[in-house]
Amino acid sequence: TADRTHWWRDDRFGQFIHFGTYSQLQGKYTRPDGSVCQDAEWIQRNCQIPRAEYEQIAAKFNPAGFDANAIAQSAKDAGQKYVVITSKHHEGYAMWPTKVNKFNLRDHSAFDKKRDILAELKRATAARDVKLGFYYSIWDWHDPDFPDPATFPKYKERMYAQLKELVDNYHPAVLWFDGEWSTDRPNNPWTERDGEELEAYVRSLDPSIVVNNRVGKRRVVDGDTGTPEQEIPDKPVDGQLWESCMTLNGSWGYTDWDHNWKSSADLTRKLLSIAGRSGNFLLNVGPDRNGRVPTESIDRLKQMGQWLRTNGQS
Ligand code: JFZ
Repeated sequence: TADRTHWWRDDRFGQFIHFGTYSQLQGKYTRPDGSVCQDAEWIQRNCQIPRAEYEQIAAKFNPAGFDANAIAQSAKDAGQKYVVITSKHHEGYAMWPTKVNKFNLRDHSAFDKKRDILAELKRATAARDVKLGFYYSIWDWHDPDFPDPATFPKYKERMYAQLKELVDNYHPAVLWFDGEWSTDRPNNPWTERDGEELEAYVRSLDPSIVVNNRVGKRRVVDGDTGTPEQEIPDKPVDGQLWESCMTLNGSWGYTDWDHNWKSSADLTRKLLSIAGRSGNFLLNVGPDRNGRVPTESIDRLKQMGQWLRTNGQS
């Protein structure tokens, strides 16, 4: 662990990015009866959007304004040393041209077929000496083999194949798992054993990848790093490195109604308090349907970077 997490322990501050088909809805789903349902990256589930309709929404997704250089530069300017982007959230939509299925940004979108935003982000971050990692949801709402115990092993094979694509094609520094806590079945399909196997699999692909504890059951032996969410532990955590993830407002995915922005002073205090407890801070932005990061987010990241530079921390 020591070698693998050396950079991570030094770097302290990263940028989280939630981006997917849900971004296309920008937080609002209008039901057939005209009523409006609001949510962010959980909109498909929480607003009960039928699968076929969600697929139609995905087919229109065209984030032509996604600007990897601008994102990587915003991380650099903020003093963030790594970026973790959702490669696949619970909705099951892959943000890279996976060969495992067609539900992805190349084969199921209105986006330029020549573009690959993960490859663009890899280049843009590497050019600025910023590391790139991927969020990957174990829970998959789109793959019909996930919720069925009889077919779950087939789902796992596809998940393993996707992870191999991600590692071979983009060499991520971090794999940030989530959704091991699926509530799709009364008996959560994800077992301790599944977690141990998956972690060993990732190690076999590339032993240098930093893995979070949601790979398994969040025991201190699962992965390299703990994941308190939207909170700062009140005392230093023993036993496992940890990283608090938080949003700049109240949502992970983009919405056009959440204006509950945290102030840059508050965010900077959070960063210092986390660093003072030897934790990392993974601070989230949600690009809109066009792929643009809201100016409110950019401004706050800039102000944090200014504070860090003025005070000699970066
Ligand atoms: C998960 C996702 O469901 C969510 O959409 C987002 O990606 C976030 C970073 O992770 O949400 C969670 C996961 C764990 C807890 C709460 C929300 N938890 O442990 O309280």
